[in-house]
Amino acid sequence: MELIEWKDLLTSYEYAVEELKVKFKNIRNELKGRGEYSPIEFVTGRVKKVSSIIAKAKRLGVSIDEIEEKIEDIAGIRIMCQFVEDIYIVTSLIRSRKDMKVVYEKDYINNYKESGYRSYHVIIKYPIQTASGYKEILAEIQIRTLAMNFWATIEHSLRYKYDKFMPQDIAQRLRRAADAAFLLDQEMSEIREEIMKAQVIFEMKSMTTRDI
Ligand code: 0O2
Repeated sequence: MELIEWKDLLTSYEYAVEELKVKFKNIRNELKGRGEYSPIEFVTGRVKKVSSIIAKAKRLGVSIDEIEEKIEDIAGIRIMCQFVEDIYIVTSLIRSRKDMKVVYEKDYINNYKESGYRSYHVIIKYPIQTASGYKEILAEIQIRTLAMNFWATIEHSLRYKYDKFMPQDIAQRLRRAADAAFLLDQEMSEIREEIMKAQVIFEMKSMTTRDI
């Protein structure tokens, strides 16, 4: 595929990532603006690099023509939550929306990966309108706690450094660190109600101070 064709193909994914980021950030801002607790802490997004799309297509045995249908994470959104419970609140919020359709879900929290990776993935179909017309694209929404994100960010950089050859002892330490991060999430869940109440009070106080 020529560079110009890649640019054309990726335009709709870029629009989708931008739109979805705004939509999820708006949920947070709206709730916070009403002095309510937000299950969304922050949102990031990216369009996969062409080199990564080609590498994944090769790995999965997907031809160039099938890329849009078979590679589900060209458009990727990441939603970070404070607590594991919030992940399920965000997931049902996604399921209830009229502007995106859930295709399927992958629960890497109950079925965590061999590496220790934990997250909840939702694959959606998302309608997009570009200058060339209307189309529906696939996008992957990864929903995870701050602790899961901390772990995944570090593990991702190490995985990148070692390519496929992560030393055994490091892989083992990472698995232990993943369990420790999950233990932290479980401890935090135990005092979730208290933390939520404290944060709402703090938010209200800073709102009134700002208004003066
Ligand atoms: P990037 O840089 O985030 O785009 P596969 O890719 O074969 O594992 P599948 O079904 O294509 O499997 O997708 P899956 O399992 O939903 O995972 C896709 C994305 O989830 C990855 O994208 C990562 O973002 C994240 N992920 C999955 N497993 C791990 C893991 O063990 N460690 C970390 N840090 N992240 C993981 P990419 O394309 O790998 O990377």
